[in-house]
Amino acid sequence: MGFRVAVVGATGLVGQQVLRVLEERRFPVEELRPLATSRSAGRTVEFGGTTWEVGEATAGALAGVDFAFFAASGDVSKELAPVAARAGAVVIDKSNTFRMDPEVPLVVPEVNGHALARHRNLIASPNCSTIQLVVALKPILDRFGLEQVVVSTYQAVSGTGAAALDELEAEVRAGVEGRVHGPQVYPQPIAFNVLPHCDRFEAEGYTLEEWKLVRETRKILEQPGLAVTATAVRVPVRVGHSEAVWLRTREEATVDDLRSALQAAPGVVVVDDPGAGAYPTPLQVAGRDEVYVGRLRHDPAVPRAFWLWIVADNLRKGAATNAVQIAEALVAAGAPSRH
Ligand code: 2RA
Repeated sequence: MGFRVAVVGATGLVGQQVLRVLEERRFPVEELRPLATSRSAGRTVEFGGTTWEVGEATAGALAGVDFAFFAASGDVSKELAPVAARAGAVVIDKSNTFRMDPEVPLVVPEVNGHALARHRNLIASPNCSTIQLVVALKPILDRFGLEQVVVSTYQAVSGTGAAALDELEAEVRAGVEGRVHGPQVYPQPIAFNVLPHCDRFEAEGYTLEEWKLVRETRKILEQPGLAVTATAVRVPVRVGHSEAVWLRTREEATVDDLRSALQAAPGVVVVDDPGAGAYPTPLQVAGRDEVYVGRLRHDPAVPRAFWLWIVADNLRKGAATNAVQIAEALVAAGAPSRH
């Protein structure tokens, strides 16, 4: 007894992680439908010890599925996610397309799982850099309130996709002279460099990535007036987003209070003993599903202000694992019905 599960974008970095996470967490898949755009259809993926041919993502290919994980481009989600949802599938979409739609729950299960109760077959999974931020902010919000959050991110190139990983590798191997000729993912070399530029530039000099952090954080935490601001930076790291977060609480608190709240929070691991060289790093957390927090300290210049250092695997908790956890939460609540 299980579910008919489609993975749209099955050949991409996130789509392949979805398949790995479904396997690792023994999600009850009775029938798998790996799908992709026509450009990638016909390739194969591994799942459950079997090689599967990837089909083309069409409305017909999605007919009759129970869960449809969308891990492709926003255009694919825009075209096919509503079609699949209307046909009865529970759609869990990792793209930005529907995240700010008031009718669509934007969910991190351990933060706002209650929002799933109002889903109408379409659920958005937040941006990777948002997910790790709200997992760490939630226990602090609940105990001490939040007045202000300032985030600087240090984002891995895998967040941009497989071509970006290739670009980094090429430049590291051959020096920046090895910068690929022809269409390039980044406007400047990413090796031995950092770029204050994730996604496109939008209003008021902020990038879309920075606006996602602001808007999604407010929606997920149900804090529409929360003062949040961000700078999103791309760094020469393969996997794992890091974030330096400065925050002000509403209530008085100590660093130990914050540490206790974080240690008790679901999905959070505190690694915080700088004297012993213990703090989270991308290399340490790659492949794991928790959100790692360290470098806790207060800001002596500002009352009730603190610093955190937050690191998570952007392909797993930042995308694939969060999506599968959403499906698990729905199964635990009894929907959809198994076959
Ligand atoms: C990035 N968060 O890192 C965006 C999309 N994955 O590029």
